[in-house]
Amino acid sequence: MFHPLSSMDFLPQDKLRAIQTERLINIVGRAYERVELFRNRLNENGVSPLDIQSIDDIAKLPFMVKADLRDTYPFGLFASPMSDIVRLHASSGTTGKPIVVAYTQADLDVWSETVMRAFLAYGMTKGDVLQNCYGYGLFTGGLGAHQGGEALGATVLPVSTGNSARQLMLMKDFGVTAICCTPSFFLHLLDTAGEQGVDVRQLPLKIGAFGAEPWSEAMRQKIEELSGIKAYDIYGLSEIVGPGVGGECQCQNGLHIFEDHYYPEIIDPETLEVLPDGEEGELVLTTLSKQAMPIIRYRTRDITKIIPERCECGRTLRRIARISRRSDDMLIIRGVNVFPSQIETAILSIEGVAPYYEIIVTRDDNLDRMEVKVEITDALLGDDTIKTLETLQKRITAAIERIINIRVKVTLVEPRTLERFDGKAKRVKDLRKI
Ligand code: DLL
Repeated sequence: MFHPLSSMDFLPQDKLRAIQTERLINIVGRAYERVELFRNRLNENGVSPLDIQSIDDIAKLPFMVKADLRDTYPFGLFASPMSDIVRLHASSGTTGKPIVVAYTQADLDVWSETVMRAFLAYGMTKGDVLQNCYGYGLFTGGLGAHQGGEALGATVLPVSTGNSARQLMLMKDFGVTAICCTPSFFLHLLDTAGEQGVDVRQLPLKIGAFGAEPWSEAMRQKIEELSGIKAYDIYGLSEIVGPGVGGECQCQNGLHIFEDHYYPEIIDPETLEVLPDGEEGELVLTTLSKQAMPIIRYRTRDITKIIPERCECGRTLRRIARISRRSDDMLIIRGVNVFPSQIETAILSIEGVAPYYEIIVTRDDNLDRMEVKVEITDALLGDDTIKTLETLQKRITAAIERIINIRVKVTLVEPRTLERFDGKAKRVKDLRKI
């Protein structure tokens, strides 16, 4: 559906490519001049910014990975002085420290614009009442969706996460017409509605923007059947901007990437070769216009493919298939990214535990639950007063919560009871059916 505010979605291909070329040349120049890591890496690879003459030259540039953000923590990748940076967000790193993302005012404007374009593509407009249950704070979901809703002129309710009974009350009383949250949280809200005898199909709610975690076509069908709304996918990641890197349109057949600002490529994660459209591989993204923190050829670890056919909606922006899985071990627990290495860091900081643990993830009542089994040492077993064990369990729980910001169930188990591995340890059992 064409809307004057989404005209960039419908540009002729040659115009789009011209914009991408111009922006790529600018961003590479900016990053080379201002970001040491980028400059060094280009020099090491014998690439000069002058080699970048067209968007196709992007393949000459080296990749960036999450470790680059960790190694330059906190401000090493900034290409703007702090006085021009108006917002910082942060997301999970692989160990104890988060990764940091920075925005100038111009960056925030672009971010709002792309979230707004995603919302417009769902058919949301000024006049919609949008309940935003993504988490507000350092996580990009809350404020990202918030700004996009306001840019659209919708009435935004900044409810943030949790408290489903209160969420339902507001949904009913405020005449909410659109909602954004993780798909699992929406299913949980529907469970709560059922318990309270509320039929969501009778409410004015008609559009959902769901993302921040993987979900399936089966889950979409279930959501749409139970609630009577249209459920749309929204994709993004902090390193690039937050939500709104891509989103579905009313065809519900792949997510359009806002490629005038975020340029997508698919690579083979083993050989690092760029793959042609249509082939599945790892998504690599480049921020074409980001001032504060240009991210160039970032390996997202998300596995998908670019859908080669033009979409029936008329948008010329290419689409990716829904993210099916990741090429690393990152888990998403209630929308929060968790790396097993973070849990390990937490466990190993505590005395009296052996370096053996197992992480079990389940989904009950549409809520993710995580249990961490930890082996205690023989020495501790000799001193097995219940109080000692209870204290240890509490300390481990607190250490994990400090790092991942989620409270998990910690179970202590006897020495040598967890499986040992000859090769690569398989310490995570993800039993969720998505
Ligand atoms: O989850 C940003 C976001 C917020 C997206 C709200 C959509 C809605 P991070 O916390 O950095 O940012 O997590 C990014 O989450 O690399 C994917 O693995 C996963 N992810 C995000 N959206 C989707 C989706 C936000 N629609 C990581 N489907 C990404 C599947 C998703 N996975």
